[in-house]
Amino acid sequence: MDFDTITAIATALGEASISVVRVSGPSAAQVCERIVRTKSGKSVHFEGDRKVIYGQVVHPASSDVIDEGLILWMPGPHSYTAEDVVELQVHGGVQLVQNVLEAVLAAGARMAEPGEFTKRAFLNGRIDLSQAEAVMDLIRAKTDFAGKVALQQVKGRFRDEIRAMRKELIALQAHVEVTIDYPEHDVEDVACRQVLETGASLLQRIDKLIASANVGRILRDGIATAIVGRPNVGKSSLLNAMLRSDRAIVTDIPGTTRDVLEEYVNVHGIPLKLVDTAGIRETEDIVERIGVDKSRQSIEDAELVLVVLDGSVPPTAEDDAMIEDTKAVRRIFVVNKVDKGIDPAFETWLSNYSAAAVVQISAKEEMYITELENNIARVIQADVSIERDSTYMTNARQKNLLEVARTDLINAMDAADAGATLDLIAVALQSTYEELGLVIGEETGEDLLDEIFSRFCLGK
Ligand SMILES: Nc1nc2c(ncn2[C@@H]2O[C@H](COP(=O)(O)OP(=O)(O)OP(=O)(O)O)[C@@H](O)[C@H]2O)c(=O)[nH]1
Ligand SMILES: [Mg+2]
Repeated sequence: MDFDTITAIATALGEASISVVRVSGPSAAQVCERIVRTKSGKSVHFEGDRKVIYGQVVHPASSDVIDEGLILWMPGPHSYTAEDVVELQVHGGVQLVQNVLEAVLAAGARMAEPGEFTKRAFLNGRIDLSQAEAVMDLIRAKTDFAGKVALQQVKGRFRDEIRAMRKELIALQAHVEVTIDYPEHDVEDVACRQVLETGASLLQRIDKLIASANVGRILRDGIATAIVGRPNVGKSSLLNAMLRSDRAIVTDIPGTTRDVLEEYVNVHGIPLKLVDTAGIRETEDIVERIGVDKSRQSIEDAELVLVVLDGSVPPTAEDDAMIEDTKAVRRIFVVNKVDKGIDPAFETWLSNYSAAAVVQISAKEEMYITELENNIARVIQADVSIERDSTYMTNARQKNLLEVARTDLINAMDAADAGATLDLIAVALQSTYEELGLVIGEETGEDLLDEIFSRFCLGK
């Protein structure tokens, strides 16, 4: 395929010791020869095997030295994109790396679209579509485990399973097609039985992959966990204790938190999206009231609610309201401020209500946070019965395609069961085969590709 030469900053923008500007395409060498010099200012030729040069980056028009650093030459096909690639590892200043990028553009490269490097790797046949998407999930992975799952996909586990299923489908279809050409009754029966038998086993495998999609989603997006309670019970203190950092403002003034604050924590390898909210109470303050509305909304959106209660004082009417507001959702009662002792009236009151777990902690002293995490893990374990070795689908597009494939397969089996014509069965099998191909990008139209790759970040 014919491509132009593209470039982008491949690292995150910000102060760092190095930043990488990536250049890929057939004229990567010529482009970079215009802007790279040796340390002593001599010109450089990018040819032959991979190499690393310590040199200068200059502007192609003015020849002004912009920076110096390591320049990596990686000729295709042994590079990320399978094309000729030059990576300029320069100092990490925000302006500096922009200047380097501008020099590369001035030397003749085009600014890459988001995900275009990975798209090329795909179009050049180095990785399949599920691997390409997994690269994106890897970039976004929020915990080690989620990262590992994405990495497995990069390595092609998911693709291997789909390919194996497609192979069986092709064999099955061939069997059916052959029978169409030699139509004898008993042979037709055998073919139909085969469709039912192989179909049933394939259906199971597809179902397993579909079921994994929910786990995949959790690994990618985290379990939405709302921290709610009346003002001043220690919600923000709990967020900070779980994050092990002073993320949220904590004061002894009720109504401190007004906006919704989201942060990710890793609980036993499962990402939680913790949402700290405004304390729920009746208030005249307009800003606080908006916060309270958002707080109520977050209860509705949550998959798990941590109801924070101040156990050191008798309960208030606002606590009663909290208990009522959360009774329909999965909740854990977090009894805070145990460092001050538990109030007997509070204890009696709480015993009237039920939750998935009740944990006593001190957010301020960071006591029993591990116990709370253990309980959270236990409560959500059911959602993510994680088999550490299975194949996970982390992607809604793949899930939808698998569902279509599933329907087609069931159509083929129903047709076989009802003794329909073999042509009808063959068509349904063919659709199943094609849908599965779409999952890993083996029969994918250009539009869909653009759509998928445009969701990548720049420089990948
Ligand atoms: N003794 C004690 N004090 C705590 C504990 N947790 C929080 N506090 C104190 O309670 C006060 C309120 O804490 P916050 O974390 O701001 O409470 P909040 O629920 O976020 O309050 P709003 O944002 O106003 O709704 C602060 O003075 C905290 O230091 C605890 O475990 N023990
Ligand atoms: Mg707060």
